Amino acid sequence: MNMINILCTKLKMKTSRIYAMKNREIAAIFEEVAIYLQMQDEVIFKVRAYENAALALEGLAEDVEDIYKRGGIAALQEIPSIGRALAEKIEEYIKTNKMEFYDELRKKLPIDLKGLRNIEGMGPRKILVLYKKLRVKDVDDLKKSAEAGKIRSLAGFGEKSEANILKAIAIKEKSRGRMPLFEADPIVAEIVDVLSRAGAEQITAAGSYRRRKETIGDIDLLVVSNKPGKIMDAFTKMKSVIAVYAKGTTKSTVRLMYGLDADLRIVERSSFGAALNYFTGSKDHNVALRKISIFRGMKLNEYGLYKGKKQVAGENEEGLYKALGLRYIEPELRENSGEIEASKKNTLPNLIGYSDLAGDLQVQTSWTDGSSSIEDMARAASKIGLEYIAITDHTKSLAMTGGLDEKKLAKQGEEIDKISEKLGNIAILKGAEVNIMKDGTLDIASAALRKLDVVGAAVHSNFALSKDQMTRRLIRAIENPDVDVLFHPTGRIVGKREPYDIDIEQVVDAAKSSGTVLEIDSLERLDMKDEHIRLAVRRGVKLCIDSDAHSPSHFSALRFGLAQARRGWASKKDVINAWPLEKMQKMLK
Ligand code: DGT
Ligand code: CA
Ligand code: CA
Ligand code: ZN
Repeated sequence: MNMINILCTKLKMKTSRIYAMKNREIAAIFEEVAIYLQMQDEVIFKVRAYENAALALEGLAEDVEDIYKRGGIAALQEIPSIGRALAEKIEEYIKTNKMEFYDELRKKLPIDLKGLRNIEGMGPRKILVLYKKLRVKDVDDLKKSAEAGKIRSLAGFGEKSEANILKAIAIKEKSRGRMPLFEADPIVAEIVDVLSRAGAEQITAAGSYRRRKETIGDIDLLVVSNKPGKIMDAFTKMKSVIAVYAKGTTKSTVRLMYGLDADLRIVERSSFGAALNYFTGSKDHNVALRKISIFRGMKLNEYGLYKGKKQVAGENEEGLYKALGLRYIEPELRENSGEIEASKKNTLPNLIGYSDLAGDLQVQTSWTDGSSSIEDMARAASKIGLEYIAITDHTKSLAMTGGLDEKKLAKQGEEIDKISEKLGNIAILKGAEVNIMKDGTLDIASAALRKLDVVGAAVHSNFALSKDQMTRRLIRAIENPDVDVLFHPTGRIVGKREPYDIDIEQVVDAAKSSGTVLEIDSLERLDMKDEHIRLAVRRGVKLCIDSDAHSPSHFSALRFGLAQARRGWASKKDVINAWPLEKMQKMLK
């Protein structure tokens, strides 16, 4: 079984369906429409309608085109969040590959919305001002204007925000050419599908993808097949290929329309383990293994482990590590950062498994900025095998999400009780994602928080504090007796936002001494990241791995949080939502 299948069947999750290209295209258009509407100061519920429709389409397991063919406009309207008007727009797009309404909006404001939105801090209002005053159409224009010092004098900006824009562009440029793992996942699934249809006997994605690194430079695939010609044809002729750099009988390289390359190698079955090991890397891990083989009088390469001319291992990885006198090392640990020594000494962690989560402690609903009801979220969680979730909508100072106040929290609690009773097969905990104010206090009264089962606290504003101020702010929240979990502790977003400037050691120590759990947020943030997780594990801090789901399909992101946890050497004993409900609840304050 290949890596993707292993990952996906374990938590009973499907990879998102890349085959449903139309779903993605239309979702992307709806997302942009929502932004255009915000720029026009359109009423919030209309903006939300498009946002929710985009979320719903992304999470759809069936192709909208198939749905339409099956039942026309009426069937489209059965999709959650899709009413008559939106169904008609979808129909128009399916029929004509265009959406007039969207094209009109684009004509009025011909800008690279997607590119600009990808720059941290660029909201609809700012993009609009920059276009009107400085004719900023894309990231290039933005950079030039900022460098020329033209932005600081605009209303709503300043020297600081001009500097922040340049910083955000620099982060983007640094990660250029690398793709977040969660984006690569469906692409790899698509390629694996093509190759298995072409008759490949064994397919595995290696490289940084298999090590589950948060971003990948390119995709490396290994295949065993006795029909190399057919495999290579299928590979180079995939719909998503825009250039073929090399095509041979054992190795081909292509450029994909998604902006990254894929390498395919066909190897002998007898060498599969050695090849897999070599092409999984990391390079530093490989170098260290080769040293060990030399020390033991053997030779290791991508074909096998040899004593003289005799292959002593290489058909599978397990045999290879064993022949080198090592315990098997999971791919996520292969960064030459102590895993080889730990393997020798038999002190490797017993990593948390991809099917080890029992619950999810951060879930948003349509009470704030999620797309779906409490009931729909609970059903979706139960479907992927979770036994409990906490509903953690935003709180009042996060006005743009419609954050809940004390009264609404209490009302939501009653609703949760009703739904819990109705469903019966999943425990629904009452929680909140309480906003941490600039000084580290919370925006909800303690009395209201004490009525909740799980209190998560998180920073959503005032990111640019000094290191000392930000560290004290977080520690104050961590030490608050009402706070159980610090959500997305460092504020980073993969490829978009660096962690806040904080003293991470102090934060981890405060979590340890106050018994506060630190979260690994699985959705696009992947916050904390691997090295911070490893620090927390080393200090004995408890963790939880949450989806931060805003729609039912987002639960599938948990596998990325799990991957990050594994890269941070975390075991089941470190992760409280890998535990049964009662045991987990004892860890909360
Ligand atoms: P990426 O693609 O930048 O995210 O990172 P990787 O690790 O996938 O690197 P890539 O695609 O260049 O190569 C795949 C694996 O092949 C790499 O992890 C280790 C192995 N490899 C590539 N070049 C060398 C090399 O020069 N020496 C050794 N020992 N291994 C190599
Ligand atoms: Ca690679
Ligand atoms: Ca490569
Ligand atoms: Zn939210």
